[in-house]
Amino acid sequence: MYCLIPKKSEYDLTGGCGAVDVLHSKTQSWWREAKFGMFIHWGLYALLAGEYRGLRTENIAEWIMHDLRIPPREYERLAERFNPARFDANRVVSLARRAGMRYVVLTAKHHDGFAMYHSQVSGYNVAEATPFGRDVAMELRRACDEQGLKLCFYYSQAQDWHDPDGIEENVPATGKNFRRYLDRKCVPQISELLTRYGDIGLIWFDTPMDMTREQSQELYDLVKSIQPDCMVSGRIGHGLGDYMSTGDNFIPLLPRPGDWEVPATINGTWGYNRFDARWKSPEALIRNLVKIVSRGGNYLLNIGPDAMGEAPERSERALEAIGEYLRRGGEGIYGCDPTPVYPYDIPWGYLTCKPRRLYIHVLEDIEEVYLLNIANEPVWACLLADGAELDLVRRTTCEGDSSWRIRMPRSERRPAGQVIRVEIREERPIFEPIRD
Ligand code: JFZ
Repeated sequence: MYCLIPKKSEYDLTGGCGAVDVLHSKTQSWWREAKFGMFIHWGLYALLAGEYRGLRTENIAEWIMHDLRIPPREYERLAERFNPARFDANRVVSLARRAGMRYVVLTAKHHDGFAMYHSQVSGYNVAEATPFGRDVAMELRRACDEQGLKLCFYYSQAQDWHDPDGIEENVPATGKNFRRYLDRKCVPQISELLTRYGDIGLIWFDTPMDMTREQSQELYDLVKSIQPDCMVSGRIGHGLGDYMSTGDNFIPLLPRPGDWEVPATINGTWGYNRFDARWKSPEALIRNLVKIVSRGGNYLLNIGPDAMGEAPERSERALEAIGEYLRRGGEGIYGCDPTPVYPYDIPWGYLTCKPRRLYIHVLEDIEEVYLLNIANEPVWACLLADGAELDLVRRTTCEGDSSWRIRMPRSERRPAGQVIRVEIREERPIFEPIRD
């Protein structure tokens, strides 16, 4: 698997990000540009909303079947009640688009084994086993096409708590034949998802468990044989994915070359849980996005629609706020490269970059931006929001250190965050190490 211990190059204060260019390929260029996507965890568990027969789950809500030991025959009966009349794919995709997200990842099948699309392989799916009777994946397909977002699918390839031969964490696999599950359900369902829903941006595999390298490779090859441009997530197992997924909600401390993504929640659960109140503030989410992009990653932020098909209002509001930030400062997010380590702690914000551009994300209401040990030659500086030119003073301090000072005109100061673009003569930011 991937190792999160930083490689030597990441400590390099001036470099550490040039190498990524070499890895650029056509398949992944949309994803590298995108930076921000929407995860949708939605399934039968939304009906339980974190509680079953008076018992509340302490864990993430989509694990309730496992955690509260609900027998498959009992859990599957939830399908009889699944009728999310307020689900509107256009509304969900529009929320993602307005948030500035460029791709959507639907849980086509989570560990509970229930398909959120019309599967011919198993009748245990949203179109056939529920009064709702609609194909959620197809509706999202159309909405994504209309609104210009990439559609992607999450697929739990090893864990399947419904199939008698599927794996379940901490449950002995005695008598199970994993090969039979792969042949009967997993492989045919992945094939369906890749043949019947148009171009898929990526398949988000998850929890490989004890899958062998050959089995992971087989699924990887399966995806590429049907859609060569479809990416495969790191959780396919054995380091075979096209990019690395960090642990959920874990953000690498340092810039990290290569392709990676932080899957994250807005609250404390993926699937809908009506008791969860661990909401992150919009400011914290914006900070996470900027932080992740400055270190070279993508942010895959989750919504968990409820049993009526609607995302919690708090999620919607948070996403709107991020969208507002991106409408002002998106140029400093989309398509950015990892920024070399700036040697000082700047509590008020983060730096992102592209060739010949440095973006200064000012996340707090400060009177001036002062950066020490920056050796670039600035061409000009402006606010992304309205293009207003800013006065940048470059000077060598009395101690001999390089520095930039940019005053923030009172009229342009916004508590919600501002992004400054500085055109520089050099290709990359040049941060000088702290003097001995
Ligand atoms: C998995 C799922 O079990 C969970 O329900 C959700 O879908 C999430 C996105 O992915 O949970 C994980 C998997 C891997 C790690 C953490 C949570 N990890 O590597 O740290």
